[in-house]
Amino acid sequence: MIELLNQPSGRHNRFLRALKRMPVDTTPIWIMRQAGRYLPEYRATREKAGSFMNLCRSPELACEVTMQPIDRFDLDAAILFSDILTIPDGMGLGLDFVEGEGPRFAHPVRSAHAIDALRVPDPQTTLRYVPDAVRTIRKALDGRVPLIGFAGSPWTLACYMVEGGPSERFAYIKRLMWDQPDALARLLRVLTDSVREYLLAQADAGAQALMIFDSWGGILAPEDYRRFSLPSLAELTASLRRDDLPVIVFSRGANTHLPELSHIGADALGIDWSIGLGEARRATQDRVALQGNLDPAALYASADALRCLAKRTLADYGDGPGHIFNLGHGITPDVNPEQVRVLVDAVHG
Ligand code: 1CP
Repeated sequence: MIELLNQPSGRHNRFLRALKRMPVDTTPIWIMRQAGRYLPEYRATREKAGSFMNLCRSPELACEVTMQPIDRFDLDAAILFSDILTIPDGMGLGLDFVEGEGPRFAHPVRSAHAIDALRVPDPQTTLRYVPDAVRTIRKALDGRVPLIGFAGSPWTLACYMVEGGPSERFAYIKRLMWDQPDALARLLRVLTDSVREYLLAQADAGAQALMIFDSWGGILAPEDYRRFSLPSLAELTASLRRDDLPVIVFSRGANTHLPELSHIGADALGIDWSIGLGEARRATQDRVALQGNLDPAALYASADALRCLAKRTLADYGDGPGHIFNLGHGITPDVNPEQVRVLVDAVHG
């Protein structure tokens, strides 16, 4: 990997070089949820698999959908096709994806007793299909672009496990946080250990960068964020820290915490579109690379407007290395795939 970094900048390494804030030949771009329902070839493979979890559990099919956006567009990184909820599923919560509703757990965690029964799922047995998929994908990529491994943050996984699925009000997890903070601390403990083991297994299998999705960090008041989300992010980045393994932390909606986040040892921070990249850069003082942050809805605009918006994002970051272009959150299922080509060309041009 150090060797890869030191080669001249090109499609095979510009993403990794930008994460390390090294000069690049052009700004690298990848897109959150780049393998997904907006691609007809993804929908076809998903149908063949029968269910979303079958797709995740088959290394061959997970590899097939990971490669689809890489084959179609000039993207600069691939991301393992999987989901953040594989860990709670491996803990025995019984994950199911209900059509049109999203993920559901058959056994949400609603008591201190249920929390104390949870164990770290073994990434070499229970979750073996994930490192197996990483190995299969690395072979298929054959060095074309680097592969990103990922996991959810402990706080975000706790939200899904306690709520039982997507939530609007987060009533169960917030009640637990205030009424039984010690029980929540134990839940975050077992999740932090689980995420660390899971990410290390992905790195051992060949993932070349790691990303932690703290998708629900932003629902916490500042004091609660500093107590229940930030410490486990900091512990993870510290324990994963290796010169040859860049770590990206995306704490969505937590822009007020960017100065603190820039000190936890992450190589890069994911940025949503509610803050300008220039302002995010000033808040983090070039201590980290920044990944983002175009509003995903820009892909609904005309091709000309989309090109202008891409330029605006590049200009807002400004001069100097350390920018990885991405959307501020995942691409939506009804986007015209040709708009992704327009965006990638605009960023590289
Ligand atoms: O039927 C389908 O095909 C399901 C759609 C889908 C897809 C394509 C889900 C269900 N997960 C995924 C893949 C996925 N999830 C990836 C693949 C790699 C890529 O980016 O191409 C990644 C990185 C994730 C991560 C993920 N899953 C997050 C973190 C990122 C974010 O969006 O904030 C979260 C919160 C999830 C949970 C999840 N899985 C799926 C859905 C619809 C959701 C969100 C549920 C909710 O509304 O809260």
